[in-house]
Amino acid sequence: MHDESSNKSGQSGQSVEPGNPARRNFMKTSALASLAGAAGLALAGCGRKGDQVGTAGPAKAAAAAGELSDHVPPGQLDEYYGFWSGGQSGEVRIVGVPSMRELMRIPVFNPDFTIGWGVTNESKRVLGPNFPPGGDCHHPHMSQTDGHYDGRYIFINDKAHTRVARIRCDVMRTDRITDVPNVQAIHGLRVQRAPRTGYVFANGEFLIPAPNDGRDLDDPKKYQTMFSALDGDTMEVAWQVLVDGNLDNTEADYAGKYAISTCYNSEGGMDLPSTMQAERDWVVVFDIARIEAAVKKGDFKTIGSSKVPVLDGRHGSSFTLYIPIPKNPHGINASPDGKYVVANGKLSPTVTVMEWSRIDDWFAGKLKDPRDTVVAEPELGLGPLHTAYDGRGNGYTTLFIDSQIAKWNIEDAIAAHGGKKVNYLRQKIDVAYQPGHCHSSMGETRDADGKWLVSLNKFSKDRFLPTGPLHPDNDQLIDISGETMKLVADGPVYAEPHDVILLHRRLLIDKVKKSWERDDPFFAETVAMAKRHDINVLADSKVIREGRKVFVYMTSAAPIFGLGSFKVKKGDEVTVVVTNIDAVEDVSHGFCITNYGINMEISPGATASATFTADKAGVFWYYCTFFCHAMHMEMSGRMLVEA
Ligand code: RUQ
Ligand code: CUA
Ligand code: CA
Repeated sequence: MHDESSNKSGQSGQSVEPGNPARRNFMKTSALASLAGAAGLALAGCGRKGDQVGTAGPAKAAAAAGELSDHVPPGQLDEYYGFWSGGQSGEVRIVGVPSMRELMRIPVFNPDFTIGWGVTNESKRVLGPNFPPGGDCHHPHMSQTDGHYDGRYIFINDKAHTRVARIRCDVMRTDRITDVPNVQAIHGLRVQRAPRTGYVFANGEFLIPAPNDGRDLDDPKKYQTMFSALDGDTMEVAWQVLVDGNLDNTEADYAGKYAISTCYNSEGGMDLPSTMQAERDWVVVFDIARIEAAVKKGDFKTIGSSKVPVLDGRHGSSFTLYIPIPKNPHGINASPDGKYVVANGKLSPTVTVMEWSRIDDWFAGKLKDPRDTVVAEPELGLGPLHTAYDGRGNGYTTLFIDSQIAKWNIEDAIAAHGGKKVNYLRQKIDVAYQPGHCHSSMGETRDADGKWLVSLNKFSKDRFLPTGPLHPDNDQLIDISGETMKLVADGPVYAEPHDVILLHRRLLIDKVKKSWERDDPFFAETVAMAKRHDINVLADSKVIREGRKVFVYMTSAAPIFGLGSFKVKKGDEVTVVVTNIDAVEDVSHGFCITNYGINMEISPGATASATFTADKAGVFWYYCTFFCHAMHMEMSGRMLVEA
């Protein structure tokens, strides 16, 4: 392992002041218009003439002693792994923090030719037979044990196709994707923290008829949605709970007893104005033990062809608690001390702080009014969306409309709620522009270390060289280690990350494999097929024909494939299986067949396969796509397809 780098000397410390105040006010107005205005109102006036970019220039200043720097010198390693949702790209990105260097991409819902995701048989087993062209992922979260990251899996939602995926952290590869039945658009996703993950909680955002088969189209009163719990080990949907209203973001407690979701559409509205009618919507709390007991008792129904137990958790149910809060709330975030959970008000300038022990009391019948679980409702600014924590009792809340992050103290907010004259607001920092999530290092675990905060800004405007009408998002790195927040770096990203997690490298650095184990389940089925053909994939390069099916086995060792050519007939179904027998770290090979739409990555120790129909006669060269050797260009061969 590399030494800890001394980061003190590096340059950093971008000015906190992002530019002239007139522009800031302008951004605020246009964002307000987009939030509160009619749905059709575009951010028309938002653009700025390109001749005024001077104010956005990074005013670099040397970091003072004791401040954190984003500078990671050549050869040094980042202290944190960041897992960035890839948004509409459907992928997850691994980013080093604080350098903000992108280290790797993990294709999840998106076909990716680089590694053959969506091309290889191994990836198609994960993606399913008729996999859609991509996904919209928002919320990556790592499995936990007793409130600590445990390095096993990262789970992520696909809002576009109502799915949940799991990524194995030992090889950084997606290994399971589950379609969630009976709901539409999985948005909020979070994991059970204790005793372990356990459940993966997933919100169905939109309201639909049940079953959604063409009935009740014009009867929105019958539309509904559900809260889903997947089993993180099997990736089966364990149970679903029917709720009133819709579901946006979700969160879990630190004791393993509850999950909790925000609802912005308690109105059951079918258009923008009707979802904004009520002064209060709510959060809904799910009592996991009571739900499990009801499932055991058979207290559920199933819908259509799905076998998933569906429980009725609407108002009046014994295992849900609806807590009214203002207005169209969005994010919900549990504090790492295990005591509180904070819902972010979006259309209200407030966040609502609820205490888990009071939620205990409510379920125990000791409290009558659900609002008695609320211990504070501090006013922070316009458009609060998400809150992160430093482990020192402070919350950091993104203010979308104000383009700011507010730092505030939880206990002081509770004291103020109780009538004491205290100022809970610690600082506001400008971010550029319109932040959605912010996330702190280790901040969603008991190990919150209060060093870094990343603000994921939806707009970058004039912060970067223009790239056409589509602008990148702007991820900003903020030092929260001291009393005051300090903006350290800007970084453009491709749309649209939504959310990240930041975990210390000690959790993964020794767990991540540098080559594949030969018995890895990811390609076990392919190796078993080879065995049935009496092939030892580590040694044999051979063509086997079974009627119109041809199996081509070959090894790859820099710089040659085990077969210099193979012959098939036009119309054959061809399966090529390549095994990388270079046991050398970082010597990955690729296998691409020219003009045949085939490419796959074969890293050290791996076996990869692809099946296709040889529908064009002729000579088609195959070649290695990863530069593996001085003679990499020569690492090729011919597929001969007889007419
Ligand atoms: S949630 S910011 Cu806030 Cu999916 Cu996107
Ligand atoms: Cu193998 Cu390039
Ligand atoms: Ca509402």
